[in-house]
Order: sequence, then structure tokens, then C-alpha cells
Amino acid sequence: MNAGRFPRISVNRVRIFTLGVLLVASCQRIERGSESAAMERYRTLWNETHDAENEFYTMFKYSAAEGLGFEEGVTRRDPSTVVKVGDKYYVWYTKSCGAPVGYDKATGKLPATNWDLATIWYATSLDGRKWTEQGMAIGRGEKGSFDERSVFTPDILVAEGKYYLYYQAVKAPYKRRTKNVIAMARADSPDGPWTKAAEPVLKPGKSGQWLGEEDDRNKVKVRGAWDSLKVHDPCLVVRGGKYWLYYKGHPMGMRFGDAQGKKGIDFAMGVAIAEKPEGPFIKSKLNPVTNSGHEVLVWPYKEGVATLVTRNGPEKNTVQFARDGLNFEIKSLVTITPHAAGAYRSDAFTNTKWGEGITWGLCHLESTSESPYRFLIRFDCDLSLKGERPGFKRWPPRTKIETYFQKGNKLE
Ligand code: AAL
Repeated sequence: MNAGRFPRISVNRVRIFTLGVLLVASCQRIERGSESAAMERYRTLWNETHDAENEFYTMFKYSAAEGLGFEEGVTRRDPSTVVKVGDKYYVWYTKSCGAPVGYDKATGKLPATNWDLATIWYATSLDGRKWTEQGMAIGRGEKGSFDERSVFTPDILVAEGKYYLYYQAVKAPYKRRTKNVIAMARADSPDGPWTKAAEPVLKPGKSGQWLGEEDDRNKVKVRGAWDSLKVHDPCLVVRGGKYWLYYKGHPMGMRFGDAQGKKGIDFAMGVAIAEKPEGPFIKSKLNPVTNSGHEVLVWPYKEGVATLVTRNGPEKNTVQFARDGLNFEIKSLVTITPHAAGAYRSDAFTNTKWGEGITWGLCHLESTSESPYRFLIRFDCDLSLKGERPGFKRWPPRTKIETYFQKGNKLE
């Protein structure tokens, strides 16, 4: 080293500076040591906000979706995004008839579950509260087709002046090990007629290997990809001029791992992106983009995408946000969340650069020990930039005794 270029005085200054840096750093360490992990999170993760100030916190409140409520012998479930066309709101949903008998007893006429032997129906409303069922939108496919057994859990996309329904489809026979795909149909009007695409637009990921012949989805030699068994619950957003299809994946083998004891994700959300509504949809290399969740609900929010994560996994009952639509972070913890929510997402397909959020939609109520039939209700919330609903930023009410003593919660 050329000493001439580094006079003595500068070296001393460097030493003093370095000492100073070390001193400040060690003081900070002492300070950090005096702060609990919770308080560190309060500062860094929660930005010292209370629920009332957290744009991602909401209570959910429920009311009837008149016309789509309980009906003996009929299930209506898994509503789509609600869209407004002219002065009418439209929603699509799964409709099935008869009490489910389980996979082992199901026949050509008796459904295994209440999304089996189902078709997709739709309803319209002028106010989002009173609905009129309009009829069937998508029926089951021909014998031998990939959608022969059931079509269900739809979502809608409006693009290039056309309407696209994306929905789950299963072939026959429908067993626990039957793989499940996402299909698509297109129409010029929300009232149809719908023309089905010849092939599914999304299929399960790299297959694993089943262990044995029994119809047991827990027994695998190899689990395969995180979405090796099912691709479910499509929910679309137009972002950067592309079609982002978010979906729920479920692997062969579920949570118990493979024959070698290798574990992996159970339920999670992924995304597949296409240049056109017809696809091809290319799955993101980052998939899965959540580690938890069940039915998928995403919406454009500010420059990114927000999602409600419910029901399964370590991060259930959270609202999460990803500035890039891919790297989601927890932003709030929520309770009494809507099941299979389909929101009114006014700007989901406008290619917005500043998403405004959501305030309502439809969801389904679970079957109970009294009745196997599910039906639709309305949820309201405040996950909107407008922030006009302070009543939704309160603590949730205490749960009533009926919930503690309902089947499943009650210690039998
Ligand atoms: C729902 C959704 C999908 C599943 C079934 C019906 O909660 O995740 O639609 O296939 O359950």
C-alpha cells in the first residue's frame, strides 16, 4: 500500500470513526436487548398502528342474500366475483341437489359431496341484497370428458368485451384420488350462451406416486408438486396487461408427507399468468405464494394485490398484501371470516395501477349437523381505500354460547 496516499492523520480519523460506529452499534444492541420481540414486531411489522388505523384490518358483518338463502334439498355454494353489468349485479355459483353420501357410497345419481354432480348457475340483483336466480350457465360434459362428473366453484373475468367463466371440473368416477382441473368457457353476454374451451386451462403440477391401490389420498410414495392433486378456486386479476389466475393447490398425500416421511405444504395459493384470457397460463416459479388458506380471494390494492387467507395452515385468518402480486406478507389478523368469499371487485379487470379494495360480496354458510345443504349470504367489510366504514374497524363481538357448544367445538 502506498503510505504517501494515506497520511497518519487520516488513519487516526478512520480509527476514531470506526470506534464511533462500534460504540453506536453496541448501544443499539443494548437498546434492542431491552425491547421484547413483541414490541419489535409492533414497531416493524405493525407500524405502531391500532386496528382502527390499519387499512388491512376489518370485521366481517353478514346479512341475507335474499333469493339465494336456505332451500331444502339444494346446495348453493362457492360464489364467484360479483360483477356489475349495466345496472345489474351478476354472480355465478355451484348448485347441487340431494344430500351428499360420501365417496364410497356415491353413484351416478347420488353425490359424494355437495360440490359433486353439480352445475354452475347464476343470479342477478339490482341492490346486491335481493337476488333472482336466472338459470344454469354451465352444465356437465359428455360421457368420458374431463368435466363429466361435476363442474363447480366458478369465477368470472370480463375482458375485451367478453365474459369468461373459469371453474373446477372433474371426470368420472370421482374418488378421493381423482385429480381436478380448471376449465374455462366464454360468452358475449353475462347471460350466455357459454362456449366451453375444449381443454382445461390449468392442470395439477408434477404428479407424485400413490402408495397402494386403496382410494386413500394420504398414502403416497412421492407427493409430487405442491399442487399435484388439485387446482381449485380460480380468482382472476388483470395486472400489467396480463391475466393473473390465482388458485388453490393441494398435493397428493396431504399433510402427512410421503412414504419417506418428507413433508410439505397442505393447502396454499399459487398464481398462473397468461397474455390472453384463453391462456396458456404459466405457473409462477415462486409458487406457492402463500403457505396457508383455502378458497381464494384476491383483489387489486394500491399498486399490489391483497388476499384473504382463511381456514387452513399456520397463517389462516389473515389479510396479506404483495406489492408485486407474488411476495405476500401478513398485514392483519381477522376473525369470523367469510367462507369461499366472492367479492364485488370493481377494478379487478381494469388493469388498475391503484386498486381501491373491497367492501362486500357473497359467501356460503357451512352445512350443519341439522342440514347438509349450504346456501349463500352476503358479507360486508372495510378493506377499501375509501375508508368510509369506521364501524368495521372495531374489535369483533364476543362469540355467543351457541358457537362454543356447536358440533366440533363442544367437548363430546
Ligand atoms: C371448496 C373449494 C373447492 C373445493 C370444494 C368445492 O371449499 O375449495 O370447491 O373443491 O371446497
